Amino acid sequence: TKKKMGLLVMAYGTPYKEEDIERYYTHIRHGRTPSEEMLEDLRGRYEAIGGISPLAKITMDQAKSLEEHLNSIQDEIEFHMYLGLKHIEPFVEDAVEQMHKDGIEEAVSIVLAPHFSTFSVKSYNGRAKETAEKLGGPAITSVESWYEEPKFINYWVEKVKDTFVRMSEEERKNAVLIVSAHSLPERILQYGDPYPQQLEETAKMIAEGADVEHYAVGWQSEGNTPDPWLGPDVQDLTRELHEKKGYTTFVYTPVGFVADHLEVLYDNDYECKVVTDEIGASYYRPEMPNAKPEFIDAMADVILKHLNK
Ligand code: FEC
Repeated sequence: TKKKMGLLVMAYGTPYKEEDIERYYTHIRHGRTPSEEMLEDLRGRYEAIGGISPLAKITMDQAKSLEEHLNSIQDEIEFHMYLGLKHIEPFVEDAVEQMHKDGIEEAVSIVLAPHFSTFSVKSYNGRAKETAEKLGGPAITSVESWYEEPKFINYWVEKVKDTFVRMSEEERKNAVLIVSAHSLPERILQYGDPYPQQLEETAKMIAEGADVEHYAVGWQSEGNTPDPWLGPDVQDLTRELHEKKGYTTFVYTPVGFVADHLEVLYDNDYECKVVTDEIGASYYRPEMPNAKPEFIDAMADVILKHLNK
């Protein structure tokens, strides 16, 4: 008989409807209510991408597809998927509680973000394990980062190659690849956080794999707080590379994310495009992984390798 195992898929979460924006933003700010001005600004950004984010549906598709795919490629373990979100229900804690109620004794967890940071992955896994400990189960083993998974790198290599093929000769000659992730407060560096190093490695593997000559690492979507954030910001980086190196084609791969959502549809497709338009450069942004089969297959490999299967 197959062994039964919980598959705890964790992700950021997004407002389901416009009325959710305020409580969602308050949760992101650790319970501090945002000012009316900050709230209006965020509402405006959601409006600009069509009212709300497509992220809720994409996250669910990714999680369900992962469960299905895992159950179809091996017959030792029967995976039961539970979705746990960071900033809106079903919260990470809700998912763990449900596993406990369902009698799940062992679970594997993965966060839908490839790089480890004390601010991101560590906090998701910490919340999951704390809840499990309080309840007395399940025992959870966690994937900490998975940016090195060859099938994941290959996803981006293929997308970047396709993008360069689509360019005119002139565009290709003056092109630069911008590889980015969500910025975090610079103070993560004091604790030796591996996040920036992991993004550097990801960029190098993609650029080498796709045979791209010029690439740069950048940060995006930094928060609205007084702390210094990791830089350079992708918008500033675009201007600087144009001025100093004369690039006129920019290819954005926000590899710290895995779905179409506000931080990509607005921060790249609108904000970076404002800059490329201003300097008269071409803008390219290869498709995000979403629930594409080759990406789901990469995630499944990550899980099975983690379990030594
Ligand atoms: O609804 C959507 O489509 C967008 C969802 C969304 C994703 C996402 C990913 C990450 N964040 C990370 C860190 C921070 C830190 C702050 C912060 C703030 C926001 C705000 C919104 C938001 N984040 Fe987010 N993030 C998404 C949405 N994020 C909305 C609040 C308004 C704003 O600042 O734009 C700053 C908190 C503070 O104010 O103190 C820090 C990280 C990721 C990628 C890893 C992951 O997915 O977990 C890191 C998706």
